[in-house]
Formats: sequence, structure tokens, C-alpha cells
Amino acid sequence: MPSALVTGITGQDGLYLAELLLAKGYDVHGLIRGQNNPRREVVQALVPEVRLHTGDLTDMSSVVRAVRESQPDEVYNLGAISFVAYSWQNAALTTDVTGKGVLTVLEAVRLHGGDDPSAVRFYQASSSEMFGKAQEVPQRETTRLWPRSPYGVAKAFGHHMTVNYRESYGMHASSGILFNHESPRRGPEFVTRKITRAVARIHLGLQDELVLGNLDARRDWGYAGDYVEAMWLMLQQEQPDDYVIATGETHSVREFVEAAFAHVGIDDWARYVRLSEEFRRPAEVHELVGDATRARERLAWKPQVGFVELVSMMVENDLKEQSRR
Ligand code: NAP
Ligand code: G4F
Repeated sequence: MPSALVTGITGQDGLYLAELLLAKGYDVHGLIRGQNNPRREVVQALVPEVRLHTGDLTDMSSVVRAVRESQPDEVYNLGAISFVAYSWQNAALTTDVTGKGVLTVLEAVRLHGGDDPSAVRFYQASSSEMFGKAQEVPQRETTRLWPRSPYGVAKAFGHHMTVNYRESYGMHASSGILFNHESPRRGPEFVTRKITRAVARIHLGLQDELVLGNLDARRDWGYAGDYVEAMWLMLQQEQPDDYVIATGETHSVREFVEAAFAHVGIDDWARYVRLSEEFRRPAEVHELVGDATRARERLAWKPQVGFVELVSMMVENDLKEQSRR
């Protein structure tokens, strides 16, 4: 039975990836941080087979211990402070966790491999946020990085470090440059879930308005369940590499709002939406759209869930969740 260690197990992607790996017969281990983490219960309810190891990406010895205890064939580093807006308020912490944390995991994996640094395969959760002020449309693996947030800068560090460990030590280290991916498990601070939850609550008469920032920002939104499959496929390749994972379609926040309201039969959505400076960013990433040709050709990966289906899935989930309250 192959064994995998997943950092960020309590997050959106960690949960989908754990389900995928369990279905493939893996012995799945997860790194969980903090004393009495409230998300522990969510993991235990959804994927009770996962064995949890206490640790933090800022604490090298806890990561080394988790690697030793889980004896992994594959390590997926999904742990991060992942909310871009928050990263301006906590830039140093974001750098430590989202940036330096990658080096910590790479070192733990390298040391564990002993004489054979490629013995344990490593996946790094890189991000399209690294492209920031995009220098090319669509963005591909070779597009120059121009991050626009402390989060993007930290991800760029982790990305380059992953490439460097592959080149320096011959590690089987791959980096997935994933564009935005969403699901009913998305955190409520991200714009998609904020919208679908508010639309459900407005439809049910529980809320009057939805307050947003920049409606003109455009993102390449896919479904998280499709994207974790790509992570696994990267580690099954003989050679490690970097892969853009994206749908190739871009939509504005406004289009997302429109589609979410349309799902509950509201066309005059503007009367429910108020704009506030509070949700605008010091530096915006205006438009992202990815070219996943390499993933399609080498991994035979392609997204299964389209934009409207994704929005509908999220609104339906929030209608059910909010009706139960
Ligand atoms: P998420 O839901 O925010 O999950 C982040 C995970 O990181 C949580 O499990 C969190 O644990 C953990 N974490 C935070 N600080 C930590 C620390 N100091 N030590 C150990 N773990 C820590 O993020 P996601 O959407 O699943 O994304 C997974 C990864 O992909 C992240 O690295 C993200 O930056 C990257 N990514 C995401 C997207 C996207 O669109 N979703 C796109 C590109 C890249 P707690 O429960 O303890 O907070
Ligand atoms: O949903 P968001 O917060 O996601 P963002 O910043 O694109 O980051 C997500 O995707 C990255 C991949 O590119 C990941 F690496 C990262 O971890 C995260 O998962 O914001 C999307 C867009 C932004 O342009 C933002 O300015 O929506 C705009 N927006 C407008 N009003 C808002 C709001 N974003 C949020 N969170 N809340 C608003 O009220």
C-alpha cells in the first residue's frame, strides 16, 4: 500500500486529495497544526481513515517527525496561508508559512530520502497568483513571474525552491501552478463562496445585501475535485516537472455574481450588491487565464466541470446548508 503525507489536510484541496488517495488505496497521513484545531472534526467526519500528525510548517522538527512517522512515498505540500488579502496584513507570517514552509518540507523530504533523494516524490502547491501582473496571455509554465501580493511573492519563493531542489539534488519534486479552483468546500473568505453563500441567504430571506470589492477582476475558475487529480498525476510521471493547471476560460467577478443570482431566478442582482473600498486590494491581479497544454499532453488531464456547473453546484450546496440553520 503506498503511503502519502498531505500538509494542509484541513483545507479545501487537502480534503479532496485525501478522498482521491484513499480511493486509490493509499495509506493517507495528514499534518494538522495547533492545539485543538476546530477543523480536526471536519477531517475526521469526511475522511476518518486519515492518520493525523500534529505539526506546523514553521516548526521544522514537527515536519521531520511527521515524515518519519508516515514513511511516505509521496508528500503533497498544500499547507499555506492562502488568502491573498490577508497576506498584506500579515506579510511576515505569510512569508514564513507559505514561502519558507516549502523549504522546510523539501529539507525534511530530502533528509528522509538519505542516499536516494528521489525516493520520496514531492508536490508543491504553486499558484497562478505568481503571474500577478501577467506578462503574457494566456499564462504558461514559462511565463515570467511578477507577483503582486506578499502571498504571491511567498509562492514564487516556494516555486523556485522546488525547482532548485529538483536540479540540485535530483529530487522528484514537481510544482503544480494551479489557477483558482473552487467548490462547496471553499473557505467563505474567498470571493466565489462569499457570493454563493450570500445569494443563498438573500434567496432564503436571511440577508439583504452582498458587499464586494472589484467586480472587474477576471479569474480562470475551475473545480477543486478536478484539480487534485492533476496533483496525483504529476507524481505518477517518471520525470518531475512544472505544470499549469487551468480551464483556459476567464470570467469576471461580475459574471460570477450574475450566474449565481441567475441560479435562484434573480436577474436584477445589482439591487442587492454594494461596492466597498474595504474589499479592494493595494495591488490587484486584474486578469488570469491559463494554458494547460502541457498537462493535457503529458498527464492526459482536462477539467470536467465548467463555469456554470461550478457556480450552480456551489449555490445549491449553500441553499441546503443555509436552509438547515
Ligand atoms: P486552504 O483551504 O486555505 O487550506 C490551507 C491549509 O493550510 C489548511 O489546511 C491550513 O490549516 C493549512 N495551514 C495554514 N497554516 C499552516 C501552518 N503554519 N502549518 C501547517 N498547515 C498550515 O487552501 P486550499 O484552497 O485548499 O489550497 C491548497 C494549497 O494550494 C495552498 O497552498 C494554496 O495556497 C494553493 N493554491 C490554491 C489555489 C486555489 O484556488 N484554491 C490555487 C493555487 C494554489 P488550518 O486548518 O490549521 O488553518
Ligand atoms: O477569491 P479571491 O480572494 O481569490 P484570489 O485572490 O484570486 O486567490 C485565490 O486564488 C489563487 C490562485 O490564483 C490562490 F493561489 C489563492 O490561494 C486563492 O485561492 O479573489 C478573487 C478576485 C480578486 O481579484 C479580488 O480582488 O475577487 C476580487 N474580489 C472582489 N470582491 C474579492 C471581493 N475577493 C474577496 N475575497 N472578497 C471580496 O469581497
